[in-house]
Amino acid sequence: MLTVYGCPNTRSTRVVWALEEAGADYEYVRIDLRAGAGWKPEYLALNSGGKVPTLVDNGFVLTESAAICTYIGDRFPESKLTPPVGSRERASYNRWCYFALSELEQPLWTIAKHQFALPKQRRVPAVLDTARWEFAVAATILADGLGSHDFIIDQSFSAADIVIGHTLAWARVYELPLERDNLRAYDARLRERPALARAKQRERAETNLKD
Ligand SMILES: N[C@@H](CCC(=O)N[C@@H](CS)C(=O)NCC(=O)O)C(=O)O
Repeated sequence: MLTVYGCPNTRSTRVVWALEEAGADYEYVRIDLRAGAGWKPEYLALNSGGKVPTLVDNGFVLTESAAICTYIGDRFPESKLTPPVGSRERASYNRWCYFALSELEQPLWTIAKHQFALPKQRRVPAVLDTARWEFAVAATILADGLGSHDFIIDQSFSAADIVIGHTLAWARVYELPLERDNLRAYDARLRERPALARAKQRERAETNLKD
């Protein structure tokens, strides 16, 4: 049995989205981050950073949202969420997952940290403008890579689109505009995935980790 530990409106949506795309049967356990559930000893035993998401597959524990999405794609090959290992498509897939985490997401995380996540005395408002600019630069690279394709790896939807799509949704929350038409269309295409709607519904519906 697969169990995903998550919290609505966090990176765990990537994992639940991937599970829904794969048609997987899974259990969802909500970790109420605001209530401090991430710091309960039984959760820290799974994820020593107290963060979501975490996936447990018959005793195998995996953290890091993009690694989990890739694992789900490989575990459910019929979902075609991940290109075959060793292929050029897989190399491109890795490239865009790493890009999403290291280039596209980081400015958003910087904004989050310096707006609310860090202790007040650690926040530096002056970095916000630079972070917005860094996001715009990364979005241009993404738009160039996407070109006229529907999805980031040629024309087929993959878990890389999940990681990127979730990150673009995050940018929308911060009202960061997507300047390029192809990127806006891609963002809209990803937002319309029925599996994403099911994932959000599932995360909203599930109850908290029991005391
Ligand atoms: N690189 C990790 C980041 C995980 C992460 O930072 N999750 C946030 C929610 S989106 C979290 O659990 N924060 C709680 C905390 O830092 O205490 C991933 O992609 O899974």
